[in-house]
Amino acid sequence: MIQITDSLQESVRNEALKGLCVAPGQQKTLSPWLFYDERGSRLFEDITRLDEYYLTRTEREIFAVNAKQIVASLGGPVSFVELGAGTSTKTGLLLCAASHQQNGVLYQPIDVSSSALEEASVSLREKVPTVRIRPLVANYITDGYTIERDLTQEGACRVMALYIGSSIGNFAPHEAIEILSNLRSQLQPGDGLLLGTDLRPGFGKTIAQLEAAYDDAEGVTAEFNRNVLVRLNRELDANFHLDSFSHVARWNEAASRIEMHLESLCEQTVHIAGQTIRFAAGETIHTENSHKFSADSLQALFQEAGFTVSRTWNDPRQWFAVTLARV
Ligand code: AVJ
Repeated sequence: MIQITDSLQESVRNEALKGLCVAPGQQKTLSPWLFYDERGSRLFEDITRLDEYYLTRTEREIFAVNAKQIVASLGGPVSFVELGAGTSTKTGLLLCAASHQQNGVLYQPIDVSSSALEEASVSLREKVPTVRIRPLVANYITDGYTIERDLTQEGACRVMALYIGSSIGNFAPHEAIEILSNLRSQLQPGDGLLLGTDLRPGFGKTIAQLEAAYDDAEGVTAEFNRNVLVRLNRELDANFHLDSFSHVARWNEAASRIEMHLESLCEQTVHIAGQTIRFAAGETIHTENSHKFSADSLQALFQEAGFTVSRTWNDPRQWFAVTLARV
């Protein structure tokens, strides 16, 4: 496995200090990629199986029904690169469909979690024996990456870049445009981007259902949220008292997103990497945004990043969208 960040520890430290050492009264933040250490990746996998968290199973259903069509939509053999691949469980459906339409398939999963990539490789080799996996441990935002091309296919082999699971929802619109523009700069005419996005309330999806998806009854999402503090305690020798922070998930209509916060239940002081951080009672650390899209906001995003929408697949309820865009 290729590991281009031996300074992961340093990124964690920079990110934590940048987000937490702010002037009094200013919003404290932590980046969502910090969730995904080994335990966090496992907790996210648990979230994907919760009744309330409809996103993963809805997108999987879209893939299960349309995999053949999706994979054939670039009109020839394809290889795949995936940003934020995690354990690649849904991607298996696309790789499997591709392996039946062409001679072997190249798959380049990129993720910050080496444990998730290792797990993915083991289970994919079982499901799709002819897959050639080139895992890359990297943060696709900060590290840069190079897309590999499959030169073994007969005729032109196109790249289908996968950015699924509504991962793009973590980013503000201007960041999302930048991520997609960067990706686009490595694609060639004929290549495509398959983007999976969760959609805004409507079509029977209520704000209460959205909020429940991020605040489940079993408390798995709360554990996932607090795990970022567990990680900072371990990796940066911080002393967050976990019971003094509670999980908050709320819908922000103006920004069209679910926000997750960790709310300090009392006035308290935390030490982290030699710094002292003060919290007022009720003050929060903003740990995640999960933007929800409309057909119009998706269209605008693609256009600004230099892509043209080619086709959209939805689930029957129209709660989730899988969109193929072309360069
Ligand atoms: C992996 C970013 C798509 O925003 O729904 C799940 C992460 N956070 N529950 C999402 C998440 C809380 C998830 N993404």
